[in-house]
Amino acid sequence: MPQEGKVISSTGRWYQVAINNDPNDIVKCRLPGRFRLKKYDRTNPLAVGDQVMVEINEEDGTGAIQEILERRNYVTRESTHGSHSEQILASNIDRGFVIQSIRKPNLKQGFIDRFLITCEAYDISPVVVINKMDLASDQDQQYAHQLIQMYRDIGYQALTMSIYDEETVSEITELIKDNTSVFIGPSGVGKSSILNTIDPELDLKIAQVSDFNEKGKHTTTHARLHPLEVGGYIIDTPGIREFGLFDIDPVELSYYFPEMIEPGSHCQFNDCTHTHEPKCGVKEAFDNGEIHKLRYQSYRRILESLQEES
Ligand SMILES: Nc1nc2c(ncn2[C@@H]2O[C@H](COP(=O)(O)OP(=O)(O)OP(=O)(O)O)[C@@H](O)[C@H]2O)c(=O)[nH]1
Ligand SMILES: [Mg+2]
Ligand SMILES: [Zn+2]
Repeated sequence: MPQEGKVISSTGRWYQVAINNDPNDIVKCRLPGRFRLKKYDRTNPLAVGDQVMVEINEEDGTGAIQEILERRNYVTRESTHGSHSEQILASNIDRGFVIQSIRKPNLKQGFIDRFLITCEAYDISPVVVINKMDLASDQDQQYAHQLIQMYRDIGYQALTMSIYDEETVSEITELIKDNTSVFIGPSGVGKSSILNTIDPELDLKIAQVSDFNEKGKHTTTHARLHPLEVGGYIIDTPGIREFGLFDIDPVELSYYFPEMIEPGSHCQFNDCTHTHEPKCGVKEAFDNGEIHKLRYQSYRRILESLQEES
């Protein structure tokens, strides 16, 4: 009889599946060729985090995947507007951590805002993390705290941290516990290092300080789901340059900015993009200081990139 399980890793032709989501009961599984047919529409038909039905072969203890259960949500690797080759990083996620570092590499607010849009659309609870605060100058400190306050004011969880600061490490540990979480961010920001600090048993490969450069070096090469000592699962992913957005109609972009929804209901035009139109509720709220300048600027940049693509 087929049993339900969760895909832990997907390197090469074999998939590790945790039967009944039990990390101590891992079965090595094959994915039959029919799942690679066109109708599945994706580069990788099976993603880390997927729930599957598995038929176990009693003779050699391996399994064959019979069915992929519907994904509750997922995050993809790159902007792939109009293409069907998007690569899924992880699926069935409760909580998404977007990790940035204040320095080495420098923080990119646009990355955070793009990630938050996906979380809004897919019902993932996001956490904004700014790491490597031990490297921050006074000016960096100010900038980081301004951003954290801005995200908190909107209603998001947000925190600054350093792997060398125990107090901030326990803050993030509390948020990871008992959920299925994913760490997303550019290469070199410290995703694997944070996880090793939370749970040294993981022993994830991290970049050596000496070979670290501004671009990072893609130390983690495959997404993988790790069971945690403290309970729950965490998916460490390889660094990505930019966070991909699914097909969003530019006039609907502001629905994914929670602080723009109410003001947007006062715009004169239904299809207001909140840029040049008269009697715009969003611009009014912005002028009154109710919408943060950095978020509005980010909205404009993302809007432009969507308009260019369409
Ligand atoms: N100063 C400082 N360095 C850190 C901190 N966290 C991580 N690092 C360093 O940052 C470098 C990159 O860390 P990784 O954990 O490999 O980064 P990653 O995000 O997993 O990178 P990819 O796997 O390539 O995506 C390593 O040299 C770490 O020692 C921190 O809080 N402060
Ligand atoms: Mg890594
Ligand atoms: Zn408007």
